[in-house]
Amino acid sequence: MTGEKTPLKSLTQWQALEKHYAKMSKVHLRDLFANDPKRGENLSLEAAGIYFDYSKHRVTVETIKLLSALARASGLRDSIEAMFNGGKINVTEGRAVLHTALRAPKGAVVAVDGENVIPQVHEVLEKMESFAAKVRGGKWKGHTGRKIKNIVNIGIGGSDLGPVMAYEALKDYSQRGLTFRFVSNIDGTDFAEAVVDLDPAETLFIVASKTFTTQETMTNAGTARDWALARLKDKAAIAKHFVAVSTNAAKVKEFGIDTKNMFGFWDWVGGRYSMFSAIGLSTMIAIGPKHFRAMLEGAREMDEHYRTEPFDRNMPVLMGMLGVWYNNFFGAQSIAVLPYEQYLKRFPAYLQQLTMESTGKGVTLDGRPVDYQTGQIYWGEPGTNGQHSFYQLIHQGTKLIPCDFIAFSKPVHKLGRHHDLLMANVLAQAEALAFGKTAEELKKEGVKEWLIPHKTFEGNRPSTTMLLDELTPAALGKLVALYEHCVFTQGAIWQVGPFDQWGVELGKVLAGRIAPELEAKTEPELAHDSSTNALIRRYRASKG
Ligand code: G6Q
Repeated sequence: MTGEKTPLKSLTQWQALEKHYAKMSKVHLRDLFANDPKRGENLSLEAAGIYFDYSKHRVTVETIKLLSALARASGLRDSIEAMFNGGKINVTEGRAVLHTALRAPKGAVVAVDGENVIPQVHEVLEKMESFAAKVRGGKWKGHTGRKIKNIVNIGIGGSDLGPVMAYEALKDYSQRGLTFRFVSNIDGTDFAEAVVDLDPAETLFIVASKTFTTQETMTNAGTARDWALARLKDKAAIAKHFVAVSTNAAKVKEFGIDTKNMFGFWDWVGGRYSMFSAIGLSTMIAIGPKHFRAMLEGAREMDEHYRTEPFDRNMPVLMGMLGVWYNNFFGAQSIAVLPYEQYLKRFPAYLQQLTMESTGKGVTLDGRPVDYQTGQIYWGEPGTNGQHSFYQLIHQGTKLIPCDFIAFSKPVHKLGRHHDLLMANVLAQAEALAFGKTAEELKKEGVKEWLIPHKTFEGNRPSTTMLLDELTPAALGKLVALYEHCVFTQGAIWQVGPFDQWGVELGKVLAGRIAPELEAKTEPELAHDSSTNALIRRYRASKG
């Protein structure tokens, strides 16, 4: 198959979009708004409690029709059904993809290899709930009989980014008497700083690793075990201070954790899609079972929307297709995610993995190199901080960067004018990006001639504004599911597999090869390129 052309660009729906782009690339948002006084209402939709305004995009009703037609021609409807029904759509790993089953109601039936997985999902949820209640209620005691006050999640990638993001996002719902820390990096600084002020007698480690073989996590977990035993001085303490979240019971046992204290999940939950599984144990301990369930329900609401709404009224489909529109027709390389909510400070980092690990692929599912752009670069920071930093480039730079603004009508903390001012900023930014400021306007304001080019904003810079009521666990569930399904939509269009990550696997193997060369007592024979060989020698010489 390799070398053969992919069919995407020969689709008539794709070619129709190419033609349409030729026209639309010259149209300014100022004119689109002037021509339709109701554009703001017409090009927006509300679902699952999210108001999704896409009117400040360089699209018309016709664009949406054409993008929906492309989604249909790409078989998106069947792909969605295959995912929800447990089809083995993770082709390169031969697995089903069922993060949606993690939030399905108890009575649902979703079969993998003939077995309904929903009872197992709820069994684990209930086990998590009973454990979380014990820790939160001070009934889960450490080895010396002291209450657990600190929870340290050790995991990386999908076993870290979701839990950290959710903890930060829902901190206001968390039990404040408990301290939460997250250790991911192999850099010892991460562990050292996380435990610097903690007492092992009051600390519980959650070792979160799907495979239980990941170098970073196992190294950090080993260090944690040494750190705890140095003070607690009794191997029996492990049972009280370590629990595991994994699919690999044998490895958990080998590490010394009683499998009674293991929370399982399944190979059909991808790492970056796992925050609603047992990987969310730290989240559940932080916010409690009731709020965790509310988060699942929020995600489920978005699942239902995605599964049932026609494409031109379907939020994740629209979001995904707008991404395709800019990525493949306007040549935009990236998307900025700009939450106007400080609690969502880790949301862009979470999305980076979700999106870039999923669609950062160069071959189609059947192994053909793509002849079009795939995964976009996701990045961002909370507003208003970003406004005093990188927004300059979005406003006046030479790159087109579509923005996702995320805002909430009600603040988590009502403090004077803060929230109105925050909201004024997000609305003003989206407005300024779309409409800019013309030389005529500046002239009227009396701006000096020579300054006019510098103060002109061409506008026509697209953005989505998502407005939610309040940052609740349910709202977070909806937002996460929205982006998960946006990624799925794009995977279907670009015909890439969004559920494997061979690049990550490569990293795991490569470091494993070099580590013994750095640690060897005698000079090792090196067979890398001359640059890597020289760096290894230099490192060995200088580390002493
Ligand atoms: C996610 C990736 C990757 C994974 C980590 C941790 O989709 O597979 O980020 O989550 O490498 O893997 P373990 O959970 O197996 O330790």
